[in-house]
Amino acid sequence: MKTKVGIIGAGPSGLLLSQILHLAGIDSVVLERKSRDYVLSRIRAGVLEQGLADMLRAAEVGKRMDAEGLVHEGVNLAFDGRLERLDLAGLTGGKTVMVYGQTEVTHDLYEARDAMGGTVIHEADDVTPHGLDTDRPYLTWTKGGEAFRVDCDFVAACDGFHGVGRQSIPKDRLVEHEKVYPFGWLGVLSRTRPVDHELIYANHERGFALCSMRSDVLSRYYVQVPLDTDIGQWSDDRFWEELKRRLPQEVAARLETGPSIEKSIAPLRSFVAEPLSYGRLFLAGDAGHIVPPTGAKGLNLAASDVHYLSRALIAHYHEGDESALRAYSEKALRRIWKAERFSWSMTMLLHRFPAEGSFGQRIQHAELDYLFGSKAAMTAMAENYVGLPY
Ligand code: RFL
Ligand code: PHB
Repeated sequence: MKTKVGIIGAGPSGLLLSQILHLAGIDSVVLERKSRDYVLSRIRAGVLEQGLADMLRAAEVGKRMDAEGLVHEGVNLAFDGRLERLDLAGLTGGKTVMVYGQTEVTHDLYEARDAMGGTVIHEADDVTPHGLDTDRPYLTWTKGGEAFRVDCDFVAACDGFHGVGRQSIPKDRLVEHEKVYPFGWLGVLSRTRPVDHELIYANHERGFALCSMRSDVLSRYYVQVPLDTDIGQWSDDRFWEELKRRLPQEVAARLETGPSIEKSIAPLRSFVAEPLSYGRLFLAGDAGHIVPPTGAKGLNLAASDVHYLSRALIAHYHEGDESALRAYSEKALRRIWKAERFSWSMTMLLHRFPAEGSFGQRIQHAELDYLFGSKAAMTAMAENYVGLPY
């Protein structure tokens, strides 16, 4: 088999890259370790920056998002018995975010790939890149006991944090920066009406909480939990009870509860690998970097990587210009580090850090109090939350 770009991973990064390349007349093959049903069963991000929403429209996969997605002009922070609103649109000259689940984005991308006859191979085991530092890289894999190979011009590793792409770069050619936080998020998805029409991030002495949603009838809630939490100890009743305790009273009083459809724990981590390329291999999305979910940036960063990488590949194939491919890592990393900084600062501002003691808590409260007393500080937060320009 032969293609132009071999893509590892059929998450949002890999599917969006293959879709954009296809529209530019550049063929690709996507290799995914899991089944399509498995990929579509993962509940992850929910907030899309305008940049990603525009990319999906340009990639001809924005129709359902525009029909069903919820445009949010503000976001709320609860702390110290206060509930304050950040007017995203007012502070950023009209910018908003779109609430539309990653699962739906992935679903729409799959439909588009199907309609255009794109090649996505599922249940591809032992995907292995070869010859990355040569002009003729190729990928091998096995499926159903049979061995396969695809020759390509470039390899895009869109295979997430645990993928094979980053691990294929020689250790002495990669620097990894990491911060692990001493807690995780316990998340629940429920078929209940969201407690508010906008998101509420809560800083509470019992720990962080977040009220989010997927639609008018589907809610997504999170509470901060210790890393060694046994999810078996968290009945739905216990979850709702704990969530209510961390929210302002008037919000807790109107919280609609119900059986969980999904319940999972995600650890929080910041991670960046540098550079994001090696020979003819390019890393995009979680394969190259991770953010804690507090700033809702993971999926959005994957999208900006795909934006830079697809533009660079198109410049190579259409104009014979290699410069954007050479500059990909540096360009993508400038935006990534800013989102890393924002996600880290939101995490530090809103969570309970047992080791920081009362001093750390007072500092958090001073910062939150300052934030809502300063238009400059609110503007800075709003600008980052809606997403910095590509
Ligand atoms: P993905 O979505 O992880 O997709 C990578 C795909 O590659 C496949 N794969 C392989 N395929 C072939 N061979 C191999 N060796 C392979 N190894 C892996 C995987 O099966 C998978 O299908 O990465 P991508 O496309 O870069 O997209 C990134 C986003 O998914 C990610 O940034 C966000 O979902 C992060 N994230 C969240 N972000 C938010 O903004 N808000 C959230 O609430 C939020 N929750 C989450 C999250 C990430 C989580 N992970 C990764 C554990 C919750 C979780 C649990
Ligand atoms: C979500 O809806 O899952 C969500 C929203 C905002 C975040 C993180 C997760 O910051």
